[in-house]
Amino acid sequence: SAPSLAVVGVTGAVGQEFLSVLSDRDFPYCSIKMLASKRSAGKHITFQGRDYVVEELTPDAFQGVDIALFSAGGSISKEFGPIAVGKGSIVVDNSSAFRMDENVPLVIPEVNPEAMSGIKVGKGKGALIANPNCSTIICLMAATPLHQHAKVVRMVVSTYQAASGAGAAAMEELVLQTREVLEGKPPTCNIFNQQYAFNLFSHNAPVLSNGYNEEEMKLVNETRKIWNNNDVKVTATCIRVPVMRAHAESVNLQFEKPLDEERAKDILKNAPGVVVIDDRAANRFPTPLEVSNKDDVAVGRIRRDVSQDGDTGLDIFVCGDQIRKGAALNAVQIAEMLL
Ligand code: 2RA
Repeated sequence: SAPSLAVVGVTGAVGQEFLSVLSDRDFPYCSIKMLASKRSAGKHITFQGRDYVVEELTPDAFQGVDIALFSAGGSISKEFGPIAVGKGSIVVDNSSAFRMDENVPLVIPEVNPEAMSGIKVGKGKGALIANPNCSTIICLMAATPLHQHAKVVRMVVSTYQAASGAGAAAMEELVLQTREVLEGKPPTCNIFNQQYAFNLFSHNAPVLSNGYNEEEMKLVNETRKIWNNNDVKVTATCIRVPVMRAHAESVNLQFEKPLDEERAKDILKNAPGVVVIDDRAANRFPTPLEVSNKDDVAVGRIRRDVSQDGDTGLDIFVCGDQIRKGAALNAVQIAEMLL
């Protein structure tokens, strides 16, 4: 029978996208609970033509819930994820709280489905599965098919990350600031501590003692876990750019075995969840606007790395919707594998 669902953080940008994706993919369910903070409790949500009242997130809310999709921040996941699992729910957590826990599968369904094999609804046992960080998902959707053919030994990533990664309020602030700046007014800086419109800056995540910020170390650590390979060398620089909801990433790959650019393009053209946009003559390549609100990750600028000998190096450019494939779609695809 169809599972009972709960969406935790339902009023947030990703929470709302959970509902869109569940509906778009006609995900089967016998019931669905809309859960959020006390502040949002009582709000009405229409989903698939029915009216739902948002309920306050409490331990009892998970009674009888088969699958709980979480996107309410790390502290909520840390507090309520284990409670939900204890009540027999399977939690798909979009926060970073449990991603690096060795007992928690970190899953991109097109990339490493085997990591969650055996976890199914209806066994009466709870479980927790972690959704990778959006910049990791978008990068690895393109890098993994190539890795599977020629074994990546080193990956260098530069990201150009959208406002949506910092939440709906950041998206609203970008619009507000753009209008203010065009009107010659001082920009309103509540979310970020500096002007965002017509600007870009190092990602707002805390900077660690090694000089990397948390977003960059997520890419490094999550890639190694998802590829189950602690030897692969990864480095990253994450930048916040004034774009609404799709991340862009420049990725340089060094392979153990030769992989020429034509073969690489063929591999990517046949990769699940990936579309190739690579028209050199027209200078037409992936853009955030083109992938926004879409499921697929777009790849282009596929070219041999001229700094490497032979065909052991490749540069690509990847764009993907941060809220959709970067978060909600990936989580719902994980949920589909539980059925
Ligand atoms: C960001 N990846 O884009 C983070 C949010 N999950 O800021």
